[in-house]
Amino acid sequence: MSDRATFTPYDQPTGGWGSVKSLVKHSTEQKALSTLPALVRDHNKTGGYMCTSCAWAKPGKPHMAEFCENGAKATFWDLTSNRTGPEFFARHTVSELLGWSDFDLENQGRLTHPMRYDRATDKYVEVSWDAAFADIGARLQSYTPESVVFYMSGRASLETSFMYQLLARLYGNNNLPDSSNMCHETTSVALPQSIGTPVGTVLLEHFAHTDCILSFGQNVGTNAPRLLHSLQEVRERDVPIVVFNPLRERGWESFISPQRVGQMLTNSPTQIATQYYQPRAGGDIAVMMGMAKALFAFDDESKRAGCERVLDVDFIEAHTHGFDEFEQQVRGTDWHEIAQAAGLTRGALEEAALTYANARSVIAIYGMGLTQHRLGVDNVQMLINLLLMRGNIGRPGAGICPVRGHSNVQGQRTVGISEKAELVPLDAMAERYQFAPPRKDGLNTVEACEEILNGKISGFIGLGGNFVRAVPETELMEAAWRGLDLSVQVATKLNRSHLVTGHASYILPTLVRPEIDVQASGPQIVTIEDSTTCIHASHGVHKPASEHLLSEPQIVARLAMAALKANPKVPWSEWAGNYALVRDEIAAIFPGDFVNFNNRLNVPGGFPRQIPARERVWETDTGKANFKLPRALHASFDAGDEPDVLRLMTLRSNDQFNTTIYGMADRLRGIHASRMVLMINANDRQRLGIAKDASVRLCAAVDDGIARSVDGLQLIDYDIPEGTLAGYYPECNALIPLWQFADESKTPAAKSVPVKIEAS
Ligand SMILES: Nc1nc2c(c(=O)[nH]1)N[C@H]1C(S)=C(S)[C@@H](COP(=O)(O)OP(=O)(O)OC[C@H]3O[C@@H](n4cnc5c(=O)[nH]c(N)nc54)[C@H](O)[C@@H]3O)O[C@H]1N2
Ligand SMILES: Nc1nc2c(c(=O)[nH]1)N[C@H]1C(S)=C(S)[C@@H](COP(=O)(O)OP(=O)(O)OC[C@H]3O[C@@H](n4cnc5c(=O)[nH]c(N)nc54)[C@H](O)[C@@H]3O)O[C@H]1N2
Ligand SMILES: [Mo]
Repeated sequence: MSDRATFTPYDQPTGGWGSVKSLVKHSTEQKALSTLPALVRDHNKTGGYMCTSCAWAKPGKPHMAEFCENGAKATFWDLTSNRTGPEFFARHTVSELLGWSDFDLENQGRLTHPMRYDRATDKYVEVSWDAAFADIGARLQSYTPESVVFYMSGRASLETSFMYQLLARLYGNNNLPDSSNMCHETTSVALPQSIGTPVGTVLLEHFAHTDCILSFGQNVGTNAPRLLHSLQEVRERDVPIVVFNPLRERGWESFISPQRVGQMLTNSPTQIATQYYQPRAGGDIAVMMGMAKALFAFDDESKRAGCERVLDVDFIEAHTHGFDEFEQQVRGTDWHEIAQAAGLTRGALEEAALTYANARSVIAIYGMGLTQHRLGVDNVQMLINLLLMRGNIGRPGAGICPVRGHSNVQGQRTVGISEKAELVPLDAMAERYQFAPPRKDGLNTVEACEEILNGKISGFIGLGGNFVRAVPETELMEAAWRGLDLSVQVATKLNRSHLVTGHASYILPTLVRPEIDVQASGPQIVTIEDSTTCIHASHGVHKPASEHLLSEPQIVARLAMAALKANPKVPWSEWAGNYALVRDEIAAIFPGDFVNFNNRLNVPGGFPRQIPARERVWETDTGKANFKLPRALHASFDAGDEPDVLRLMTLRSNDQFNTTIYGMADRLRGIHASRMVLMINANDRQRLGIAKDASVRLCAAVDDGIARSVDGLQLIDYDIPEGTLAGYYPECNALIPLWQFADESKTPAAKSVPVKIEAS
């Protein structure tokens, strides 16, 4: 079993020497020191390669080193000297590897050869690309189109994504679940209803004009560290930053830029949050309801005193819809209920509202702490309501800023990766490629899981990612996976999804983005879209990990050629030989955003897509920005009334990228040596009569006939609100019932899972 965890509260700033030490450690451990010069020269630089870690914006005027500790880690792990080749697979059976940790699996390094699962020996064996595609193609031809799922994780380029969605549609379905179904799908559902666009409105340059930042449920120091540069600059103008997070995440507290010699030498950090509030998990609707209520009270007062109004009445009148109903709901909600649900006092919420009211232009930043709840959509829409009250959308320095996950997850949606037929220009595709695209909605991630559990799926193609490990309901999903006829995983490293096999299983190894990709027409570039809707080119600079790798566009093209009837309008092989041709296709199908695409590849800072809400054009049902009424004050499945039921947030540590675990150091939270921990408020622990540091079993607090538990979690007394627990993802995924997802978006509700603690 795993080691015991240690906990020493971390009082150092984010960034600073701690991040430099971690960088040195990981570059050495992955034997990737030789990649350092390119990291400084090319990483996130125009003409270089775009980081494969988070999706945060890449500035037009980059810092000398435009990478963070975690981006560097991702790169060292991509460019590691370790290899997982046929000899490795010859030494280990799949049953044995199923006992390995996520860390141990990926730490073996890069996959080098295409591999096929051999049931007789229970091992993966080398297979030629030709044989692999022939068998996969023949199997795909034998299934009904609805029984195949084309999953995609958010790292692959716009070119790969475009080809992949066309493959699915030519095959005959819209079964294109994407990692974003587990992530910001809530954003993609909530924002169009409110402001008529599925993405954020904030551009990097807006930070220079903002007068206040509100942050909800995002862990900047770990998950988008380069955003700290903008936050630091904002703080140097003395702009307030108001943070709501059940945990005091170090990144929101204090930062030293490793780029600044003076700050490094004097060890003098920038304070980030000026006000930090710790609501209960799932308490944000109530938090924002309280702030809105306070704003109405301030506005009443300003009216009485004949001062400037607190509400932007002109904006509300000209640009919004539904204000009166919203006002009625807010005024009618009782302060006591609000404080109870939020886990914060009325005074605290009035104080936060006052800071907001005093600022002219406000940016609201958020992450998984808002999206991954039953009422995640209401969370996001409530944040929009708050912005609309003071006209904080569609002006410089103001707007909504969802911090996206994978480096191209937003872009994949932009070029047609969606299970929702209405969101995709199918008519344009039908005309250009002369076929009849499927018009029925496909399966999203949760629905794909449901259909796999129902035995309705024959084939699963995973273009990147670690689906089995990332989804909820681990035990049932792993068991059901074995009923698939075909499981194909396009991957860079070995992970658990490769080991939970179907009847026929393949691992198809591919290049990583920083690697040189040479095709028939010469070296290729690929493109991605960042969190702020800017499109960047990425040029590989490193030698590929193995000569047997195929690029993702090649793999998609070969799959298509093996599985589909030839179509003269879709020259797969030419496209895979020259990605500029794919960009021409993207420009033809999505002319608005991608006109003249191939000539705009190396714009410093990327070129932004045109987002109507940025210009106060509202493409909603009413033609206005809509105030949307929240359905309840609690965002979670369980209102937390039963004293033994606690709400579990499943989180990332500072030493992981999703299911890729880099190590056991959650440095910024002071937790080391093990990930099998549970952060708990000492009062809860004592109330439940459990000893300090005890190991416990955590069980899902639901009564649906399915037992779900995770054993051997070590309790750590932590600064966390009563009633809220925190543990790590993916270890705790076994506790999340598949049916606990966000209303409307179906994003698994991974942030307020009702659980009970039992003695281990
Ligand atoms: N280094 C690194 N970078 C990453 C990733 C990674 O794993 N590692 N993952 C990438 C991906 S795919 C994504 S989606 C993003 C995820 O980045 P984040 O959105 O930061 O996601 P989480 O790590 O899940 O952390 C969510 C934060 O929300 C807080 N929170 C939880 N519940 C609530 C709540 O009810 N209310 C409030 N107000 N706060 C809450 C948690 O304490 C935590 O600080 O990061 C991306 N970037
Ligand atoms: N409980 C809980 N569950 C969650 C979350 C949570 O907060 N809590 N977060 C959810 C979120 S936000 C997300 S986005 C999902 C993540 O779900 P996924 O995107 O499916 O998972 P990752 O861990 O990002 O995938 C890692 C694997 O991708 C492969 N890979 C890496 N780079 C490349 C590449 O360039 N090409 C290809 N083809 N493969 C590559 C490697 O083999 C690696 O093992 O998990 C979700 N699950
Ligand atoms: Mo994500």
